[in-house]
Amino acid sequence: MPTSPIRTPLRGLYLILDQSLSSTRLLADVLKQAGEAGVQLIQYRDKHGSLNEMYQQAMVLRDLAGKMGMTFIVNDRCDLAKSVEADGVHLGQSDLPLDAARELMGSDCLIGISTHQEEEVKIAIEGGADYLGFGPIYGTTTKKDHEPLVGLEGLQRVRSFTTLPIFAIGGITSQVVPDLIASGADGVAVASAIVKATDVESAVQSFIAAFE
Ligand code: TZP
Ligand code: MG
Repeated sequence: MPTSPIRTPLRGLYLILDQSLSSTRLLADVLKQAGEAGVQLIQYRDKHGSLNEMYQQAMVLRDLAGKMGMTFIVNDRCDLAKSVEADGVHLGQSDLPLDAARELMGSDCLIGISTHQEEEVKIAIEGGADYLGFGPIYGTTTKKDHEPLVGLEGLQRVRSFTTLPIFAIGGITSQVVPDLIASGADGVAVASAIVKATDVESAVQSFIAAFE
């Protein structure tokens, strides 16, 4: 069983611990600093490592997250999420389909899905996703092959037909959080603005303050 209960509300700040952004610091250190500053929801993302490397890293992060009471989600891979007893898995459009992932992971597992257009959002809703990532809202270099920008207008359209929690993603800084909330976002999924920040704690605090 997971060591941390899945009780983190699906809103506010969702930190993406992306391995490709962490050349100068350990993701485990970012996690600890972010957790101390108030982050409750995190995702481990690695697009380049071997499954074995990802497993080793995910185990470390999962353990720390559990001790700090954070909800821990693994990007892309249901097998990895299951192996490390993550609280959830975050699927992309080319990962396992939602129904297959749900069958594998069970009803207690959080399942989020990345969406970039209305049709994908509708399919995710029908498929029983627990939350949506929607973007990219702004330009980002963290995801190299990203879909066309959806902007605030895209977010507003999607907000009009779902009550599922929506995390805006892509190029998000704390300064734009008020605009995103006004356009219907429940939360923001953020990588570089925190993982690459000079001061992780104060970067996290700026996001948390923007939601208050
Ligand atoms: N999907 C769309 S944009 C993105 C992902 C995974 C990356 C978000 O990272 P950043 O650094 O906050 O733009
Ligand atoms: Mg993915």
